Amino acid sequence: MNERPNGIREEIITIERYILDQQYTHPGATGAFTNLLYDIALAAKIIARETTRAGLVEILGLAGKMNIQGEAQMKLDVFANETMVRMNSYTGRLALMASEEVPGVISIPEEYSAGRYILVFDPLDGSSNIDVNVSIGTIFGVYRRITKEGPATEADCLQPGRDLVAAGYIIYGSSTMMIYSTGNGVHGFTLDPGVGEFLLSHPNIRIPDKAKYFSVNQGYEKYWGEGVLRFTRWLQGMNEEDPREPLSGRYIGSLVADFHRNLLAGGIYYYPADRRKPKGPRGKLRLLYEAAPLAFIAQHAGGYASDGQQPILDILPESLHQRVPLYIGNRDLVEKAEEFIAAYGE
Ligand code: P6P
Repeated sequence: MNERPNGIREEIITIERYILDQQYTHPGATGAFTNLLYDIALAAKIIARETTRAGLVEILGLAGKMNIQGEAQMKLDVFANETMVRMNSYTGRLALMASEEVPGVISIPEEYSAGRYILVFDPLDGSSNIDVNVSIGTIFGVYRRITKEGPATEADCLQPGRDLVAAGYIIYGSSTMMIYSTGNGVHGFTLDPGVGEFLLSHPNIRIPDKAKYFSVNQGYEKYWGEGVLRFTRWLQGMNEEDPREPLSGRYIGSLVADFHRNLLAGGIYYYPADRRKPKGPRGKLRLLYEAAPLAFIAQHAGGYASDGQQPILDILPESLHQRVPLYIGNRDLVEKAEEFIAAYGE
């Protein structure tokens, strides 16, 4: 985009305009998919508005009481979930939804027509960080329904990430950004609160070849397998047989924030196999609406994501809330993690 002498960009491209332009590059694309992405962007704007007020809720005495609209003040993650569900239920674009906040699938109310897409989402990941004003995010993935007739079922949600038709996230931080991919590059939009529009700010994001950061909670090293420990020491330049420049450690404790920084600056985020509870699930993060959508984004930005043994995108979910270990970011670093885990265990 060229800039006029006064610094005003000749073309200010809204997310709506960009999505529409992308639709034209998909022959036979229906407006339903385009409109679904609009719906998600609108829900994101509504959630963004509430996240900026979150710190005030206690001060204004809104928490747990009635707010000025006479509505019971919701916790922000409940509000985010309600917003995603409400803004996508009546549009006629979806056949079914699944949310981190809801145990089972979310059907489309009978009074509304159902569409052909499935929306899976974590409405507000990292919500424990709200009270300390750390960036949080919404993660989403879109599939086509695979059942042929009748109401869509849980089977329509349990698809591998490789079958996603779109995925993305919104990060509510110093600015609100929406990043998405439909498999044709990864594109970033920054919310201009003045006009209430997401404006194109990061077209065709590619993860830099040279990584800068590694992101992991080293407080839990005692629970790691030998392979994870050796991989981490290698990242820190402490492996004498295979010396390297140490990476800088950055761990925010909010997956979307850590992933976003590594996507733009280069790096790896990992949440290793959780061995604290021998009979517990293998990982902490959720496959369907955290790991797989971000793996789709990483893949289309030139990166890669693994559970330490196989590509995240190849894993067929067995249940809505299945947990997995996650290694995501620069491909060479994720593949190195797989090598250490194969040689020394997770
Ligand atoms: P820990 C937040 O609860 C989350 O799901 C991710 O956003 C974050 O990266 C991770 O868990 C933090 O977990 O165990 O390091 O506090």
